[in-house]
Amino acid sequence: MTTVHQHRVLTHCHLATMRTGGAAYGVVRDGAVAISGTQIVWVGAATDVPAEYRSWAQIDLGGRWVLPAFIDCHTHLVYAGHRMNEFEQRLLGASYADIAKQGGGILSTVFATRKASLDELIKQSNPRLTQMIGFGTGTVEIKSGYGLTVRDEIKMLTAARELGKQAQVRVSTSFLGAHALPPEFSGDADGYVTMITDEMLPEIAGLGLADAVDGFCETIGFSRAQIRKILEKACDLGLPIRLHAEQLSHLGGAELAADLGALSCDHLEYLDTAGAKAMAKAGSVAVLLPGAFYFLNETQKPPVQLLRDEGVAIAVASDCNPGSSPTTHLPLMCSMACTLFGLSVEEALAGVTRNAAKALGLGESLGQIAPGFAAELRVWGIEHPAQFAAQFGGCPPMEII
Ligand code: DI6
Ligand code: FE
Repeated sequence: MTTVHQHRVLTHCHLATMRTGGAAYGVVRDGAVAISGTQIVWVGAATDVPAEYRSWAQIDLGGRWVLPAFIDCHTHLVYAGHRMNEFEQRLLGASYADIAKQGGGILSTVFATRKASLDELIKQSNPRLTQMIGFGTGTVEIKSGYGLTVRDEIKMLTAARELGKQAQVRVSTSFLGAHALPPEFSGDADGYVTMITDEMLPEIAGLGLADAVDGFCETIGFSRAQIRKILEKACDLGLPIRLHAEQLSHLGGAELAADLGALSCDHLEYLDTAGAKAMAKAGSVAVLLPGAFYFLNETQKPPVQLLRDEGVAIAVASDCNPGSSPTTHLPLMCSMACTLFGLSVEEALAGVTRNAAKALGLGESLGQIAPGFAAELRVWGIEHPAQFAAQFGGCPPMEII
């Protein structure tokens, strides 16, 4: 980020503030934003800029639009290798679960990631982060989960932190030790879970490498009972939790995680009413991942109307990973969330700004253009905010300010 002036006012622009309670998208036409350092201090109509800000540097944006930088709140951006062969296998009829059961899937990325050095991992992951930034993303959640040993999980989380530093974007890390059963624990999932709770979690928490703890609650992942042990340990250690839940089957993981106060429950194609009610009660965000739904050619859609009816905040993320969603394109995910899941464009954009911030526990300071919020903004050459979802696959001209 290039900060030209400590105190500055963005003028001659339209704002999609993503605030609730006003116009769609929180739009302020012919608006202005006063920024002090890294914080927004004033937002309103250009004609109303208070006298105290008029002596600040005025930055004329030429009638373009300003939005909060997008937040990709669920990614597996750090990994080595690729799984293009699996895409071909699936086109010939193999399912994602079949491939996983045959030792491919997540485990094939585990082998490649274990082999890679920290530097190599950073080098392979960096182009993905660069692409994300080009699509307007300014905050990325990055999970571990392709190491599955203390050493390799630490390597992944270290790579995630280092990538954020190098690219000067905000990175939020999640420890996902319970992603797949590593081969050395074959037939002993409970033994692996014990290693996670007794060794991996305390060590990773002690190093401060995880901003949250995640798990894969699924028939091809970990059971509800196993996930409970991990999430409870995370809570004991004072770490926020989130969970991959109800993606391919209904195991009740969302209800479990929400009852434990999860920041988010993610995927949710098979979420039921009890799960949605528990999420509403806990304020857990529903993170929808249309890229995985699309790429795996799924048919069961997440219950969007149920989430709306229960008042659950909805976020949208890329799930960027080599097996089920090899994409870095958050605007395209907005498009898919609209066409495949039936979100409005405003819901989709809230899903990559305001609600994505909430999913990361940053809802009070990130993802909206409002006083007191982070001045992490992007300037877009668009005519209308719906363009992000309508012009799928492309990306309007963008500038980082
Ligand atoms: N759910 C997902 O969508 C990713 N992980 C998970 O638990 C897929 C990860 C992969 O296939 O590599
Ligand atoms: Fe995922």
